[in-house]
Amino acid sequence: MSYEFAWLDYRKGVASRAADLLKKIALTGFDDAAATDKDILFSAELELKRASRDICGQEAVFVRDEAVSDGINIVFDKSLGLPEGAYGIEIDGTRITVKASSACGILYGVFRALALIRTGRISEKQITEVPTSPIRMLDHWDNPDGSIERGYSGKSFFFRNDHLYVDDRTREYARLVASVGINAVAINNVNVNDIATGLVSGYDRKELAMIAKIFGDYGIKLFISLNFASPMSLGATDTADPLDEGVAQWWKKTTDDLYKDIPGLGGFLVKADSEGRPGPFSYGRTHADGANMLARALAPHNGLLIWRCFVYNCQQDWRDHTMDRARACYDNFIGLDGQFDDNVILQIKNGPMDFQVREPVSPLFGGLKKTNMMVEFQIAQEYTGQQRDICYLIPMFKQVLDFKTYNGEGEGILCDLVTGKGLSRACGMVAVSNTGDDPNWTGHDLAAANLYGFGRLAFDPTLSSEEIADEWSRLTFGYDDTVAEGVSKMLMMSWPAYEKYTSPLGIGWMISPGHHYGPDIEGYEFSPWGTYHRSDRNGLGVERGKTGTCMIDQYNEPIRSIYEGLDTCPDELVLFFHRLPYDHVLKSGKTVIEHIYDSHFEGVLDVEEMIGIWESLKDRIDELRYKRVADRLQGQLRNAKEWRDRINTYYYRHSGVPDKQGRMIY
Ligand code: GCV
Repeated sequence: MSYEFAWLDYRKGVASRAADLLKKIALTGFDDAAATDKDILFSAELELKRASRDICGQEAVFVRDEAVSDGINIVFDKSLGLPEGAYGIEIDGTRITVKASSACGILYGVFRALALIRTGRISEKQITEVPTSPIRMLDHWDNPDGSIERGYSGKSFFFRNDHLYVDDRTREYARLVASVGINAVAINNVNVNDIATGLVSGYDRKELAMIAKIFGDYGIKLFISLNFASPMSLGATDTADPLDEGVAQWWKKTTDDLYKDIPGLGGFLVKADSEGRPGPFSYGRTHADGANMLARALAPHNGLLIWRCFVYNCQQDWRDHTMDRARACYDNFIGLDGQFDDNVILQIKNGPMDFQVREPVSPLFGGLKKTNMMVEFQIAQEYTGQQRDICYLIPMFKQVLDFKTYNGEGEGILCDLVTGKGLSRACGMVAVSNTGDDPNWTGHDLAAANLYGFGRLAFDPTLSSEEIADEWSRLTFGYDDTVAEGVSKMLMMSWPAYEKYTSPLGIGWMISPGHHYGPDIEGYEFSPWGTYHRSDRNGLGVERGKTGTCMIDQYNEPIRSIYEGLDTCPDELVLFFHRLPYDHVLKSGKTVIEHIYDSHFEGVLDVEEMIGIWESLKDRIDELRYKRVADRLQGQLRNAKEWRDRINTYYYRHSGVPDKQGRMIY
């Protein structure tokens, strides 16, 4: 399938004065670079050629190892001592200088300088950027048959017909995500099927190595998701017990072989003992036993073992009110703190449940003190509109990163913990990817703001959501203040709007079972998945405080007391933590039932406002993209109305409380 260039289409978004800078370019230190750096530096050079051709209509004049006074100077100099991936940019009107001590720093600096030129932001004098998060990763849930679990943008561009597939789109993908600083990518689904099991033992090895090489040219490490029971599935052993010598030997040999062909491999990603996947529990072993066994096979190659903490009982009895899925992640891992090898990282979902539109932060971040941690976000909008509805998730991610966990002495800001600044050692941020082979990569054109934004935020979490939205819009739709203002406003409205017209006050889980789009209020209510809201004629919510499942006790003080107290618990999470009657008065002054009615009516009005903004931009946006977004907005409006009417009607029928404002409830 053909593809577009998303925010890297240099024919769009150029401030003309700045474009002149692209006529003369000096590259210093490139020719003497080590072989491993040269490939990345070459990608930076290619980028400058491409940008100058597309922006100025002809390729820049390139000079080597001499400075230019009017144009761009790119200086690769290890003696500058800038950290890995960091760069400095100096601007003095007729000249831009990009400096870095690592090849990746040069690549990121070039992408940044081009973005500044295109958005006309060349008045700043000096910028130095150091990536905050050491690992900035995307996890793809792509399957060998080309399908993508929770994929909403077409098919996989890594796999087709049970084989890995490499073409020019592979390189375009690497270029796209490297432009926002992504440096690690897992290409296959954590739910590893039989064919993908073979990825570690030889299947499509040539293609795997080709992908690793292309990624490497853009400073990206390739990761493979693996099946914990691979030695058994492939018939080599009759057990997958991590303490069995034969199993450990098989993994060691398999890993050594893999690294012979792919020396730059990043490592493995594992989902174990989760939703039916095999894991160490079957052998009475712990997650630390399982993770360390694999980590030891990787250690001689400096590989990393990323182990997911999404472990819970998915065979729950809905009648049992004492069991609480929200407790599971913490309960399963807290006792293992300090038992993991240095090259193991625990990958923890941002919330204790599963990527709902609103969840508290997972308490595990505040609990682990001696373990490497990485936060896992989802930019694939599984529960947040599936890239049919707009839902700009960067403001949510920022709230999570800013969360004070009180892990240890100080405030234990989550962002510090996962980036190595605080108590934990260096780790990072990961997002479940939202890309596929749709021409625009992300299905909904505006969903690309989440891909762009995640990378930018992982690189620099101090950026505001508004800044990221504005920058993305200008790079995507062109140098137009009106468009940038309108698009940014739509993006900034979209997460609150989605939250308003879906399930209220942090309770979540009222989506259609299985595919997770659209409302189905009791869809999961009597299921084994542990996701209940327990609505009845008296009220709704799950009591997780002292009189309930005590999940709140997993948080450190003062968070514990804040969540426990009805007068201190934030409204947006109150039904996550407490069971409340319909007439309970929230901090907002509204009762629970009034909040439900009002927010659902408001959510639909917000979508109508977004449509109005988009329509006002009609003549400023190319026809194809204008129409694509306009069509999706109409679908979003239908969806929002369906949510509004089903939820309001359901709660009117349950509570018997009429809407004070007399609005239409069925
Ligand atoms: C990859 C949720 C999704 C699953 C996903 C799982 C996970 O349960 O619905 O599709 O599986 O999360 O994160 O492992």
